[in-house]
Amino acid sequence: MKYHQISSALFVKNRRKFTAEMKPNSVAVFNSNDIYPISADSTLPFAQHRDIFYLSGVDQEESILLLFPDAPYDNQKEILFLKETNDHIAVWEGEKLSKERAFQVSGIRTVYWLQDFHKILNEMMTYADTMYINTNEHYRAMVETETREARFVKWWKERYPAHNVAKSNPILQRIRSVKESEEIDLIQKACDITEKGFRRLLSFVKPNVTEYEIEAELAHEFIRNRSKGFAYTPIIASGNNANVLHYIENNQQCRAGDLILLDVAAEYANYSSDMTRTIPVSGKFSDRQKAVYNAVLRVKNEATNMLIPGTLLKQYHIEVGKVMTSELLGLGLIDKADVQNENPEWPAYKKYFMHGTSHHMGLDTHDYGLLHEPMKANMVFTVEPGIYIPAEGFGIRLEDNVVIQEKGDPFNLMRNIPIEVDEIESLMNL
Ligand SMILES: [Mn+2]
Repeated sequence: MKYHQISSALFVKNRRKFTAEMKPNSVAVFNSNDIYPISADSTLPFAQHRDIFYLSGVDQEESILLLFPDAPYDNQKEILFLKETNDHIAVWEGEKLSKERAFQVSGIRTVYWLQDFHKILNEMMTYADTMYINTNEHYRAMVETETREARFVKWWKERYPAHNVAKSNPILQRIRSVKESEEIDLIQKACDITEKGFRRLLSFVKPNVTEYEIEAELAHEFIRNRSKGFAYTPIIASGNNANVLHYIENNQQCRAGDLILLDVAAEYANYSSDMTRTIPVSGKFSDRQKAVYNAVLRVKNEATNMLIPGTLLKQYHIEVGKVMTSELLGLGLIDKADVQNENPEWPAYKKYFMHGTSHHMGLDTHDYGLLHEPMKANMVFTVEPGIYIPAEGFGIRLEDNVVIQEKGDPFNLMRNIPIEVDEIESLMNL
């Protein structure tokens, strides 16, 4: 792991929040992700399942966490199962968690090797009435492969058909959406690494630079600051590429006079950041580009102020739509008749701003959170309005990450990342 060790106190708190929501006499189990094969003996780099990480800090494959708060013996209330290691195995396979290291990371005292899992699970199941299975109910999830977690759930339900089944996911969606201060510090760290990458670019970008050279600069800066790299597939979109919302080819040359939309951010310790900036290839915005840019910036600032406890995401999006509508009228992109005749299901502003303004952010870039429940303090949201104008050859999006406060405006974790036109232009022309 490149990141500095996280205090186990965070994972102790997270487990306490989860077990407080469990029904009496129930067992919950969480699995690591698989290491995905490519072909022959090649694999993708390991990426931990965020739920077992959130509850234990264990960042290693073939790990299992079992929680049983009403277990008859204290040393059975929380148990980790890990891939066996010792000095000899370490020489061949690299360093893995020992039982002592696993305790330091997670705060869990009872640690077994994986080969004991079935025997111990079987004992727990004779005491328990209910099994908490961890299914993926994220609103954007589209999973084609069977995860290790899903494979386990299938086996577990079949092996113990007389037990009641309950869902872990709604509990996790609720508790993971409200961040502990340690988590906000980790997200801040990811944002700070993103800032370093972005500042590096401002002096690097010149006419004829390619999108992939920009990607390489960012990757270099992220990794040298203890990030694994990008928190999500980076979008580096010059000119009209910005109007393809999920453009990830990043293989074109940036032409003088064009804008580059950069939706690029670092991860740190499995926590995301999620930034978008739009900069001029030549270091100076045209008057038209600047007018649209400042309209997007005003929408972003007004939207940010609506992120307060009690706000409902659905209502928020309607209100942001009204602000965007007035900016598009000001820019002459839509007219009064367009607004009067608009379809309420697809308002006129959607022609130029067709995506949502905010999503939860945390261990996942599109993080957990129950979208029909009101916003609460210490939730982290993105704010990312955009205006996309294919007919004029550019698209602009600006995105920061903010923490909802008990009182007052949200706290901007990207407050130090340049966003005003003057600051961007002067940093690009040093
Ligand atoms: Mn985003």
